Amino acid sequence: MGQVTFVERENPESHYPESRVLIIMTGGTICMQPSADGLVPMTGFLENAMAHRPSFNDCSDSPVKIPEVKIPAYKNGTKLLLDSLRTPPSVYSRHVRYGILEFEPLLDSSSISSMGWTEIALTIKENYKLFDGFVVLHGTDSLAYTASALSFMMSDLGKPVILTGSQASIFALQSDAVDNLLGSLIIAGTFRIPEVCLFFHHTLFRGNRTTKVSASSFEAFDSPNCDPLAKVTSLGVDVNWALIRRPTEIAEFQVTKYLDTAHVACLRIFPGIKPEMVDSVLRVPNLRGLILETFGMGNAPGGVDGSLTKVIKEAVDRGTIVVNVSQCTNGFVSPLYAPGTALGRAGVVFGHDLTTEAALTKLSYLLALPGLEYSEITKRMAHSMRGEMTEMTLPAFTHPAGSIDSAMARLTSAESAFTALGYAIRNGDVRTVNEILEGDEFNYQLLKRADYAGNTAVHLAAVGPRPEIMRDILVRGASVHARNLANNTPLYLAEKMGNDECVRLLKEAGAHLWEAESSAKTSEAGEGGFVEVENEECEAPAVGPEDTGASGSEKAGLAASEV
Ligand code: ASN
Repeated sequence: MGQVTFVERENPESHYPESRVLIIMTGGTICMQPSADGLVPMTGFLENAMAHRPSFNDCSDSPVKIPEVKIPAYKNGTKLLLDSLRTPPSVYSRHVRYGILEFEPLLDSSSISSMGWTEIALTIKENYKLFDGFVVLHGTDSLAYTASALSFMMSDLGKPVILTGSQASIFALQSDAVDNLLGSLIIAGTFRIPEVCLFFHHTLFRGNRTTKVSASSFEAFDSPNCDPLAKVTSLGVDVNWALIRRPTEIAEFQVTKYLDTAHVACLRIFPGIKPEMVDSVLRVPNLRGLILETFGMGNAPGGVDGSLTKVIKEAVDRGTIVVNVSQCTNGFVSPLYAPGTALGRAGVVFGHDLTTEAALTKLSYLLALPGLEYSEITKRMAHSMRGEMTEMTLPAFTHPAGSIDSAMARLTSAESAFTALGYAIRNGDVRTVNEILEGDEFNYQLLKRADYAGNTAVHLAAVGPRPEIMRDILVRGASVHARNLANNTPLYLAEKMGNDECVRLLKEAGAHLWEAESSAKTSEAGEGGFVEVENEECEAPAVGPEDTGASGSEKAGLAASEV
């Protein structure tokens, strides 16, 4: 964990301690000024943008705006003494003293590359013991990529690394720069949040969950699949400690210097994309990995025997790692629909709810690690390393009654519990499924719920790896008749997945195919995957279990909208 450094006070009137933060300025709009060629970054940020502002300099009203307080820092192995300033005391009764190291040259972030990421990471490494935290000033265009890359390059981080920038220059009359920078400095100097974070518009995000969502709004970033780590309010900073990652092993901070960005690519699927286009990308010489941005829950055109799937399978067979991420900002990919199943069968790795930024940088990181075999890379791609994807380990559920942890409080919401259930089913985690479903009426309600695609727990179990889970769910009263929004029953999905044991259990429990499913099945006889049934007239909504008088899994299904 980071240690707060107390230094001697220069201002005899101040009785507050100081923390020490290193600002690494890489460029971006925050330091830009107009030129004949458009906006360009300007050097001398400490002097030109911060020294005269009282919120950044508690000596701003003195004739010498930058007092002679130097702080040590390393640059490329050389020890320097940096000019420093400090903030007035914050609500946490602490000054933040800081100095700045500037990139040479400063960049528009659209030009950053893995060399820039290495430079930032190594600068943090060589200054790690001298500062309580680090603020990286960076353009917004590629900020989410840099935040993701740094999160993988730095392992066992114990101090905050906060990336920020702004949509308008700090020299503009109306700008978000001051708020973003001041918030970052105070958080980096006050809280021991051992993560690579992105701070923007009063909100602290986990860096590898972020994506730029607006080209012009001050609310430029979001992390759609992960709650913010902290929010700045009028009272101070409200940190969501339950979400903050904590060290799980005794290990020293380390930096991996290189990412293999030279041999990865990213391709966005679109309606009508030609297999030859995908093939030519996959045949770029020495390509080792491809991030495939697919539709919705991970679907690409072409169906089971489609030639698109074929070219992807050929690439996988040649040793290329293909990772499936969704074009949707929210939600996750899963081999639920036929096209997704086909990709799964072709050997595509499902990146759950990874952002493209995180997927690309994570794959580049793993490819650069010496001696990692293909299978190990694909395995690591599918699991969280730095909190970059949702993985429900759910410690709260292993102690259902006893925990007063605030994480538990959140997980008691039906929505979160259903998400947790879905993950456990998909991962074949029998024990967690049972723990979640154990007990009271609330947990039974989970079996009535469905995700945004209308899939109930039974649908998920039908395509999941463990038939025992299907049995457990059915004996707890789940309906075998629910249909998802594509009008598919669990039985249909189980048959198409070739989950024979689930098919048997479902049939035993009274499941049958929907009429449209039977005809779809007949027309695609011989194919290995399933198809979505679309544009079929829904039959009358089935009644809920309460109305049938039937018991257990024989109960009639719920209409998709109810579940
Ligand atoms: N083009 C700028 C950059 O990314 C955009 C910004 O910082 N707002 O460097």
